[in-house]
Amino acid sequence: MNKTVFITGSTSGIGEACAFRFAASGARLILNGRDRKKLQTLKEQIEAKYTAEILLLPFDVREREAARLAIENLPDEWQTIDVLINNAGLVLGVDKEFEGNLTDWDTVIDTNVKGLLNITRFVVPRMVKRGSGHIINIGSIAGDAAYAGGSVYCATKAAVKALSDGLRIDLVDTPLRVTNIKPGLVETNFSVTRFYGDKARADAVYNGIKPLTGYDIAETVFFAASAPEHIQIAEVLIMPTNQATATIVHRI
Ligand code: NDP
Ligand code: 8X3
Repeated sequence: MNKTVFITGSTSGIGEACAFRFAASGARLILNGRDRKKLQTLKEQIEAKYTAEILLLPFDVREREAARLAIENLPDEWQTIDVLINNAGLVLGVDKEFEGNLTDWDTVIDTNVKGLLNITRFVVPRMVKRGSGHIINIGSIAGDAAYAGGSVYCATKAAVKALSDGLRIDLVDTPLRVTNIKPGLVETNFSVTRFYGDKARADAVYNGIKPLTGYDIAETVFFAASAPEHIQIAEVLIMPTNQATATIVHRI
């Protein structure tokens, strides 16, 4: 793929898998994350495997000014972003809505909603000006319906759906495309983060089921990004075979 792809939150899981998948296709990569060391290691790992041009763009997507400066000051040869993958996101805890930690909720809302909006706001105007580009948001099955212990996270992913739909409406008279990918259970660092580093508790989320991997999602993201220009894959709900909804899972 002869495109420049900007991935937020590329230092783990789905974002990292997308980086490898697009590198394998020959795409140029702008890799964002908030951990410079992890980003550098990722760059070296990709370069060991593929011939890929990679630019590292370390910043926290919640830091609006840092994001704006980094994107506005991209080197000339990196100014044209063809595909934006808004992937950075997280959940913290499984608290009830009337009991949860307000600071954690700020982190989740600021990252999943306002962070995604920051990047969209700074990247998309140049796409519109050029008349080409594709925005791929990583939403979630959690955005389709609330589940116990997930209301704030579910609300953020419902927001990702609304923001994806709204952007698609706002861009309907342009050649730009907007895709919302909604995964179910994907085994990444997601649950480790949710349970504040408790790996055993995180592992239990995937007990008795074959979960998706970051690579399964990356393949879907790549498929959407590779579709012919007249095809806009608006939304994809993708789950393990033994998952039916966010809460109905058959385990053996
Ligand atoms: P991971 O925890 O493995 O990866 C999340 C990535 O986002 C990490 O690289 C993390 O970096 C980065 N990140 C978090 N906060 C920020 C921030 N403020 N600025 C920049 N980067 C940040 O989880 P996943 O790969 O599973 O999650 C990726 C996306 O997929 C998220 O939006 C998540 O909601 C969504 N998703 C995940 C599902 C799953 O079951 N795993 C299912 C449905 C959707 P760091 O290492 O610094 O924290
Ligand atoms: C992650 C999927 O169901 O754990 O967005 O919330 S779920």
